[in-house]
Amino acid sequence: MHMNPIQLNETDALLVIDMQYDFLPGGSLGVPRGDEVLAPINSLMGLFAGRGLPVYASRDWHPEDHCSFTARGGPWPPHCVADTEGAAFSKELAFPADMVTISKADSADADAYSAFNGTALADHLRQHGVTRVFVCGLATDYCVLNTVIDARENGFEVVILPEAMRAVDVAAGDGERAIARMAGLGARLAELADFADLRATPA
Ligand code: VGL
Ligand code: ZN
Repeated sequence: MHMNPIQLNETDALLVIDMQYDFLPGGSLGVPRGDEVLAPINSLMGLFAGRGLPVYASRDWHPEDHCSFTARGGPWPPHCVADTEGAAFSKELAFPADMVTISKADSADADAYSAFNGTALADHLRQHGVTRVFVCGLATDYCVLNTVIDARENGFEVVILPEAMRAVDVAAGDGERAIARMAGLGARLAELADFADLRATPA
């Protein structure tokens, strides 16, 4: 099964994408089964923080008249309006104290699915010597996909954790197609069981 264990090193960082109430079941743009990623993301954050590796959490942070909302002809119901409960990170996540928040899509007339789009994320990663990013969160077929596309364009190695992401699936199969596309861009697929730190020591 897991022939290639993942050994974390000091040039790795974890990117947790948009784990906000509006994207969780019951939210205004709830991702089906999005709550299933809370536990695996907590495990991942524990692994990274335990080794002193940086954890970044992006958040969709829209003004109330954002262009992606249906009232302005956009595709989505209102969601993640800055400073509302729906835009808050899930309190079920145990973020490390030094987690770095990346707010995106915070101007009314432009949308940004990628955590790199219009943010200081790439500069921050480079300043901290990061060369490989591990990506998880919501939603596989929008913000995770576009973050991975930009990570690759910016020259970062990418590992994606499908068990720690879920898709909107506006069309059936969107999530699976997004994973195939990320793999095609050179992202490595991994699961928690692949992390050397979590594997039982052989007897
Ligand atoms: C997202 C739809 C609209 C996402 C953000 O975080 O994947 N999806 N805005
Ligand atoms: Zn949005």
